[in-house]
Amino acid sequence: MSCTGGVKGEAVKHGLRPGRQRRFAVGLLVLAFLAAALGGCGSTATDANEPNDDVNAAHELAPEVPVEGVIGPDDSDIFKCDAPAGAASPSFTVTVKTEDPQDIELQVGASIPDAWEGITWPGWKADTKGDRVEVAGKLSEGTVLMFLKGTSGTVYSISIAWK
Ligand SMILES: [Ca+2]
Repeated sequence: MSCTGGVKGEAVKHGLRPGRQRRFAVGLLVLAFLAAALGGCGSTATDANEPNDDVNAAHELAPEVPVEGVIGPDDSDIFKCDAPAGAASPSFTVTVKTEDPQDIELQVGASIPDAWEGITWPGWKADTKGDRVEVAGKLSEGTVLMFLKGTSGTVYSISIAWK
């Protein structure tokens, strides 16, 4: 690296020895390890979407990009996706794939601007087909909220598609 000399020069000028930099790097590794350990609390397998137990911490889904997750003990996993702007009455389908759909419960609601309730439940029904649970609905404005609960250790993927 061409900048190495300059960096070393700076370190010497400020009285820092190279060993100090190494200790800093080790400290970062320890912090990363602690963060991973704390993030794993309350789940048997690693779920990169945690924490997502609260609507305010819902994991944002990009349309048609499946995200994998794991249900932990006493866990709920919440995902969200904004309705596309400008569409008159866009239809969406939320799909959860898992080995045994009996192990998972999917509820879909919405956060609608200017509605006095925090979450609106339009009565979108979950439909189980083979290895997947689907909920279809329409939302022209606001945010679709997806709530997953189920048997601890259940691995799933969730996606949303708009048309
Ligand atoms: Ca969760």
